[in-house]
Amino acid sequence: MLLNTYEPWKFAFSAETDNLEKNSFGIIGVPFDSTTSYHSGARLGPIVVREASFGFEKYNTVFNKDLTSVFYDFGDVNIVPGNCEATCEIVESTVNELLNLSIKPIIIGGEHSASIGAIKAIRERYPKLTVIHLDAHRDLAFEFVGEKYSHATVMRRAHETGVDLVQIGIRSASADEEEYVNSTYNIKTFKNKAVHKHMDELEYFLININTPIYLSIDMDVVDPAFAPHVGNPTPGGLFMSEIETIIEALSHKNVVGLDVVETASDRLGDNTAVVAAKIIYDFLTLIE
Ligand SMILES: [Mn+2]
Repeated sequence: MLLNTYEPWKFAFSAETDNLEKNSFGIIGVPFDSTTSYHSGARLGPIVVREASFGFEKYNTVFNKDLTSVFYDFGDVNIVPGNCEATCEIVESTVNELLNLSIKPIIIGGEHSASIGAIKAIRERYPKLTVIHLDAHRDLAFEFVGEKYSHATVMRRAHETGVDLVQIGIRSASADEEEYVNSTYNIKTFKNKAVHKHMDELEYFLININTPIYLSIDMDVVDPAFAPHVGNPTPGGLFMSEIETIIEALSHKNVVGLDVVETASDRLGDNTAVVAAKIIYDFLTLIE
């Protein structure tokens, strides 16, 4: 890169990749949306989110803090169109490569199934791991239309690896999924109304987590008034200020990975992409 050029295909403020620092973050995109059941287009999410990342200042006014953390953008993984399980395996091995370099992954989706590989790789390294999952949906189906690997089963596959699960912003689930939650001891739920009405209880819960944390954010957790271009838009979602409060609470914790998935748009300047980019930018500002 020359002094007066920039790379719009890399996340804004990302560092050059020739000298990799340990304990940094590494962005990878997963341009995959083959199991999408409603609004497709998440395969272009990584492109539009990166493009939207250039809309922010290095100084984050919301938190009165400069974005000083070192992070890299390693581009997109080679997905296998039409094959979710194979794509998940490639994501898992790519995240393993990052972890071998002591770099924590940030994944831009792509459909939510991208999280499966990342969580499996991270789970291998941490005997105790809490997955904090922001989503309108539980994604706890054992199978979805006969498929074990799908955007709708991702948290079931994650939970099967033995992680504790915290689901925030939930407002859509099947009776089977509710029964599964009730039959387990380590899935904690804060439905959307609980977040709106009792944010202090959620903050208290988050700051008392004492395991490493993987944070998975489906963009449909945000109200579709602000982030309409997702795979399964669901009314009654969170506001940006609530997401900011959640990330701020987690800034005191050991967060070892992040994904921001399901942005489904093919338009530069897309509002869902802007919100997704802002979430990643806030995360990088607060969590080092
Ligand atoms: Mn969802």
